[in-house]
Amino acid sequence: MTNRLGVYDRKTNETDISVSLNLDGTGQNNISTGNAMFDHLLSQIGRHGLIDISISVEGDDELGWHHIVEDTAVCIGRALKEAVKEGKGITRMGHSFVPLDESLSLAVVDFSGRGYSILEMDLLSDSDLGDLTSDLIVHFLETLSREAGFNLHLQILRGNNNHHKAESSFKALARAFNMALSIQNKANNEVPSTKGTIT
Ligand SMILES: [Mn+2]
Repeated sequence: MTNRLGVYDRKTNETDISVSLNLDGTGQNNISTGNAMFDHLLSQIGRHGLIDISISVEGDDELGWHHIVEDTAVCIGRALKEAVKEGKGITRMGHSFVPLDESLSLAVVDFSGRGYSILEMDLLSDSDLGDLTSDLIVHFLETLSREAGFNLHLQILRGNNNHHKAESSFKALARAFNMALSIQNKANNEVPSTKGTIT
């Protein structure tokens, strides 16, 4: 198995972010955004997606976490897009249901090259999300989908605690990534599109 790698570094007046990932990893995370809850959610993508992810972030959080969350999504998205490349041999579509105690989430993805998201997360407040907020979690996911070029439908089907609801949704996304980005031997390294391209 070759290693499908993606690297994206971005320095702006607001943030300085480096992301590298390996789709053929084992789920090794080295994630440091400065926001512990954000790190916790991002590490679910690596661990349960079996993607090695390194993220380092320097940034100005004086205005809150908006710039850091948004720019981290841009960098992960672009690194992911680079790692997927033309998608030769991948399953392309993936889905997963993941529970966490009383919470249950559904994620469906399609690496179609079309960044479009429908997010029904119903995080009704910012309680128990550490230094994150519910709208930033939604903003992260819509930015990630757009920048990486995958179609994302994500729904929190039930739950009470926001930490559980957010974590189950990121685990569901991770497992959907794992399915969609796995190599199908039967596909014989073909691009998974009758159009001939997903880029
Ligand atoms: Mn947790």
